[in-house]
Amino acid sequence: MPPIFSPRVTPPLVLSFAASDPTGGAGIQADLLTFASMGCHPLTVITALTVQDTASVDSILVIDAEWVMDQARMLLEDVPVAAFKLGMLGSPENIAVIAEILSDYPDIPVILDPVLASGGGDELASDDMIAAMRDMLIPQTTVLTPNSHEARRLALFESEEDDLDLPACAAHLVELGCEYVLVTGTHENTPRVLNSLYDANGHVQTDAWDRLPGSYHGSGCTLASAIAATLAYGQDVPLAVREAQNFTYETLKAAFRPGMGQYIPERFFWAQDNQTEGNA
Ligand code: PXL
Repeated sequence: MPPIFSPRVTPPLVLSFAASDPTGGAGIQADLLTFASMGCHPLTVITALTVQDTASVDSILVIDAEWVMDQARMLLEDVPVAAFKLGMLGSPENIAVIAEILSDYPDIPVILDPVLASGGGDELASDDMIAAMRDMLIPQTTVLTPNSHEARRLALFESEEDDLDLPACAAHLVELGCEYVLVTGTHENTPRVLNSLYDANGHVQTDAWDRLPGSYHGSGCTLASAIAATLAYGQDVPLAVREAQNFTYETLKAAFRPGMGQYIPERFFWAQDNQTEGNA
């Protein structure tokens, strides 16, 4: 009997460690949609469940670190992963087991979105988690993607200084051991949004984007996942970062508002009839 479906080439597999957002705007759902829209197959390790709507986060159930480890180990024994993407991780214990797993795969790129707060402003990471990220994850990271608030908080954590400019914060984060830092500038008071990439030699590139009027739920998750997907296809980091910003900008232009809170990025903007209109 011939097979009903012809065998297909396996797309790049991208593994996301992240938390569930029932709105589908942020979290693991954002990652899944982004990977799929960019031609990658999503693999997922759930680190926490959240109760939330498009306006705010109500509660968080952290998944036990042993379960996080088992989800990842069983999967990684079976399938080859082209990139790791890390979002909201839930606890310092989860960070420790994820760091241990990553250390067994030193050649696979790691994109770390250091989720410290939700788009609506709810805290999503404790000081213990910030310390654990700095100590255990940043040294294994290929591209760290903080927004400007997160860049300052991560760089100035337990430091005597309280006022470094963003290039100095980025330099400090690179000193902690990541290869590249992409600091996003949505929260800065500039006419256009300036996203700047840094490495050990300093500034690499800045991309400028028109400010869009909406407030978005999951834009950071989309950007970090798009970088992971582009790296999974073998692109080098500066080009991957630029292409991922392009993709994210299109998702924001086509964003929709399903409830009473923030807009949700449309990761399948290219499949929409009204894709040029946008409704943000
Ligand atoms: O946007 C950051 C983020 C990541 N992961 C989860 C979230 C949020 C923001 O709300 O809920 C699960």
